[in-house]
Amino acid sequence: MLTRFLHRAFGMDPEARALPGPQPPDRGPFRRDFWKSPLRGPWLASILSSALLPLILICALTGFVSHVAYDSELGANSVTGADGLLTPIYAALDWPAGWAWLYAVNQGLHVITGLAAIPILLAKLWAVIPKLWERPALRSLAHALERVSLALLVGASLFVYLTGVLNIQIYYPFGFGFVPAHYYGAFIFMAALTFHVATKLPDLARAFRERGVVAPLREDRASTTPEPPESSESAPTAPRPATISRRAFVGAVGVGSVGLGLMAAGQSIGGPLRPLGLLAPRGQYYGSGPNDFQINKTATSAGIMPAQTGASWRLELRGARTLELSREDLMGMPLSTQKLPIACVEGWSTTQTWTGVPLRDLGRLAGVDDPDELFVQSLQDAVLGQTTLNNSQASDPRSLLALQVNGADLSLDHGFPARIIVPALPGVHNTKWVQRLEFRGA
Ligand SMILES: Nc1nc2c(c(=O)[nH]1)N[C@H]1C(S)=C(S)[C@@H](COP(=O)(O)O)O[C@H]1N2
Ligand SMILES: [Mo]
Repeated sequence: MLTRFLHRAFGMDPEARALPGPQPPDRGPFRRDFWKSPLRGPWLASILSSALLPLILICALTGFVSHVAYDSELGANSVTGADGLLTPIYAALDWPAGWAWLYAVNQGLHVITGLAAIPILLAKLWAVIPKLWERPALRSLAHALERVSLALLVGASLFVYLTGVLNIQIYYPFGFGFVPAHYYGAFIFMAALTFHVATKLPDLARAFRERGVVAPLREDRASTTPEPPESSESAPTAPRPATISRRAFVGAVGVGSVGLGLMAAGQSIGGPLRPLGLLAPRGQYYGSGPNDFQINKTATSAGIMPAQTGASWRLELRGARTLELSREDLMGMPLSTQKLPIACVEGWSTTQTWTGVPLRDLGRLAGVDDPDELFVQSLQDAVLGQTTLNNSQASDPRSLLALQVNGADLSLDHGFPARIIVPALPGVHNTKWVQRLEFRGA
């Protein structure tokens, strides 16, 4: 178009190069023959869906379990405001302190399956993209409903995966709270997915019946033939010869998926896998000596001034009575040493050896033997500076107000003078720079 205009306007030689003829008005992606890949069709969509679905289900389940672990019905923990209809369910499901590794496993699975799903999700969207351009856009009420559900499915899935990836990089460029957005997005995602699976399952069964589940993976590039155009709107009407076999395509997606999964495993399982955690926020180096392990928020970024944590620091203990304890007072109490993980919602975990005063003993000192709740306030005056622990967390003998880690005093970044460490508690509730403990009830 532009070239033709230039020729006409500036009298350039029209014979110098062949010009394209007039273009049909409906050229472009709206025309089905625009989509040339012989790989697209029901089988490819079905095989990708079969790989994707279990990953999505594990990720969703562990996501909702994580919300239970937050104990969001407890005072300071509510990240989604009043949870409305679901509050009684969350209140009934008190997260236990019993298995110390429980939250680490849950979050590890959430982030591993979440990351591993991304290449498959993108491949699946590529496989069905012709449907986005379908014309006429709406043919009937049923067709309109299907397209609305697909718009919700694609939109919500991209939204939860994108916010999830940004969150595990501790990067919040958006102007809304991550937790409620990711959480409510997941409900839309799951509702649209349920509808999608229910309506598409027969297509999947037919594709596998007609083509076999793995048979197309045995075809090399030369024998890669398109699926018939009438089998689905995503199958090409005017295919080009294959430039890659289905096997190579599925294999490349699989390598991407396993690779991302391994990187996530590196940061959540750790040990010999730790060097694979290339996506872990804050890199691979966190300081030296006993305090050399992952830091979520540094003291500086939390606005903690060294003066607040010096000799004048006192722990305020409230319960049936109120008292103040210095760090020396706490160090003078019977101390307990526990090997416990910090398992961050951002999908990394690290197990360290903590020494401190059992929270149970501090409760007794405050005159509350069996607290309903323990409210924790840190020096940090923000949402992250407050937590409420449930009864089993506050009374587990391994739950500590930690003063030391791996035999050394806590570093300022790890919560000096004192921090919460509780088995199976989401990392975010292991409040650092504790200033006040309030034992409530009983
Ligand atoms: N006061 C306060 N405590 C906090 C945080 C915080 O930002 N402020 N971050 C929490 C989060 S999200 C995690 S995962 C752990 C991480 O502890 P670490 O930085 O010592 O590894 O601390 C928790 N305690
Ligand atoms: Mo965290």
